[in-house]
Amino acid sequence: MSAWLRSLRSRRDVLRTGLGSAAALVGSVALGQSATHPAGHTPATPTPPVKGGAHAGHGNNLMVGKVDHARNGFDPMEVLTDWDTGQVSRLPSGQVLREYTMTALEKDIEIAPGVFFPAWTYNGRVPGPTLRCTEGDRLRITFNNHTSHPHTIHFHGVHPAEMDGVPGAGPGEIPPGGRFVYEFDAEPFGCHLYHCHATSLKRHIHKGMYGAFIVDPKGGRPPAREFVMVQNAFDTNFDGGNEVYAVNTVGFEFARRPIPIKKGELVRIYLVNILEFDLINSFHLHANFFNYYDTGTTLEPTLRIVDTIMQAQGQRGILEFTYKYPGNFMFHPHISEFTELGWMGSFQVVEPVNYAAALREAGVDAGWDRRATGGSTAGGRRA
Ligand SMILES: [Cu+2]
Repeated sequence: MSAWLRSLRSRRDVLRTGLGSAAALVGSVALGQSATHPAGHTPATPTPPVKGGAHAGHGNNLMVGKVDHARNGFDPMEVLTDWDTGQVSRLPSGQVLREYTMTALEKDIEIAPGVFFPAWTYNGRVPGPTLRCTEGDRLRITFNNHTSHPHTIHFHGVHPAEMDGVPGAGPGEIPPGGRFVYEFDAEPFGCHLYHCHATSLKRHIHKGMYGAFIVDPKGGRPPAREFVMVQNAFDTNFDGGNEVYAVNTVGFEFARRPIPIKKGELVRIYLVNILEFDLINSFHLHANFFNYYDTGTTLEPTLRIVDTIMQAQGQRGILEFTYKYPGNFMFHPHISEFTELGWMGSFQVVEPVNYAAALREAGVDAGWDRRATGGSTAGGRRA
């Protein structure tokens, strides 16, 4: 059977049965290709799709069961706000120095209940840490390769050639056991991306070696509740097409656990598309419109009052919106197939007085709330 036919068949299986039962199909394939799999893991058993759950929608094809975030070592809900601002000091010149450590690790991660993916990661998570800084900061990123394959870190932004993290420039690919220190000044401000650029590029990206790289403008942006969403997907049967789609890795996670926000507050989303194999992804917000800042390199919106944007591979942008009414509002790509294969979630918009209860319902604490509203490295809000 051709790769194209195999791809079509596996994706149809997922569509026909819902992700819950497809987990068993694709999960067993993924496990078969996995070098190691977690002790005590029990493969998912086929289960019928959920009928009319509290947050069901778009055909009630939400997943059955839960992903073990503790075993993964990261939680997509926490990834929304867990900015890594580095170890901060000052150079003799007075310039802010931010030091980060990034370690390449091979790790099986659960991307839907019972579906394990043998990932290549930065710091054991997918996406890797959200690196955050202010324009003009000196960044020093120590990269350790603790895997059996060569890797790099390629940052989008402006920097010398030898810091570009590509084969043939500077140290090129960092070999297994190797180490390199990338160092450059952060510019321009915007919503950027980093990823491994070792060959074959598509393999290193779809295996999970990427993350968001946010450079704040020196004057900051207006106060808002901020989240980072990395649109990603996984080729669980290695046929050159994706079977599970998500933001921040776990399919349907934000459908099962809607993201709490307050009615009337400004929400800002740093949106990154790191899809491999599919040319574009998109973001559609229900019952609302937003302003969009393409690449985030301007302080004025580049699109106003839109409810859907699209991003090609590697594109990023910033969305800003405010909800007028309380309630549960979906977000998803307007590519319906991606929605049905996991990339769908919702915001739980509540009156401010009900916010503490909404945080508890989402399984997050006051620290998550604080990080969401105090994330900027600019303007002295966080040094
Ligand atoms: Cu790599």
